[in-house]
Amino acid sequence: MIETNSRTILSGVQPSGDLHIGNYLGAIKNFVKMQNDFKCFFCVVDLHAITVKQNPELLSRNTLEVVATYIASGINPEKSVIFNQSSVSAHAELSWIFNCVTRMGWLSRMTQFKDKAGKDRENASSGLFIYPNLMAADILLYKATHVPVGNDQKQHLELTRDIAQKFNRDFNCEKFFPIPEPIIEDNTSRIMSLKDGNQKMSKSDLSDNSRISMTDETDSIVKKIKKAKTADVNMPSTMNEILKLSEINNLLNIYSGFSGKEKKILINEYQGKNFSKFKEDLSEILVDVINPISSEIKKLMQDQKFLKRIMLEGTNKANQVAKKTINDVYDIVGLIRNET
Ligand code: AQP
Repeated sequence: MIETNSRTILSGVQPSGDLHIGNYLGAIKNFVKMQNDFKCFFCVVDLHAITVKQNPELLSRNTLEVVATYIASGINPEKSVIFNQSSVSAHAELSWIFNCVTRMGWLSRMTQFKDKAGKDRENASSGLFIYPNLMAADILLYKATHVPVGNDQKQHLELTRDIAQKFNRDFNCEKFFPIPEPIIEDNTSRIMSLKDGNQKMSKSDLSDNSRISMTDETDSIVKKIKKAKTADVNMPSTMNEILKLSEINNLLNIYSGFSGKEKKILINEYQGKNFSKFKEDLSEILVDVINPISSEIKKLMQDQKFLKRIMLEGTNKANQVAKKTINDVYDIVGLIRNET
């Protein structure tokens, strides 16, 4: 029987397109670091992905590619549980129960729904509106104590905490669900588009030049960084000036995230210089880290049997924990589960 312990992590990535350096720096790189200190569940959140229209063939392929990216980036399936959300039916079951716990007002305040639904809210799926309840189910099913996420998910995590508290209070079962803590890295929790320093880097951005994918080839990385927006100035010398120039701040965050060098040190190194040398060096660092991961992703994608086996093993382990929680929840809520 797999045990969750006092320090359990659940996090996930949507198979909604090619993973980019924002997903890597904001999430996956941190997942890798945490494997030694936490019991980790890393999920491919395919049910979240279908809250907006997906091509079914691509969805399956992207699901395998997220698993390949996890492994190629250093997540060890022997240590961490890797699985896809739709294979563990308790996610959907618990999310229904949370649909009945969460208040409409709470969901109405979620900024990601407003951003993703845009002006055509009437036409957005109801799944997109209740998405945070499914995310709360993902986390609480494993009684996760910590959730490493990018800054864009902070509000959803706060909602998860509210749901856990309300459930525990409403059903008089104090401490049944833990109140999970977010783990959000400072500079890399919100990597911005290479074309617009005020827009988040995103898989679904129509422009491929807005992001660097984890499967991009050297030429493409160099070209995209060359084209990345900067400003009509040389590299400023103070953090205050940098913070006013969102595109430059973003490139420095990327540089720092990939090189491990502090931003202060990078500013000292490049201050007063134009951006061509900075961009050359940044491309080199990106290529050094991305190339081996990208080759490994491509190699793993040739062996889909292996990827499916990893997912099956992960699903079995996840199910052991998830079944126990959902059965307890049914009892607490007063639902009779007739099972042979
Ligand atoms: N730009 C980003 N900077 C830092 N972290 C990011 N994350 C996403 N974008 C950035 C983090 O990556 C994890 C997985 O994200 P997701 O796949 O669940 O969905 P998302 O946040 O909606 O990411 P995208 O790329 O913008 O996808 P689409 O375009 O499909 O909506 C999360 O931890 C997220 O915080």
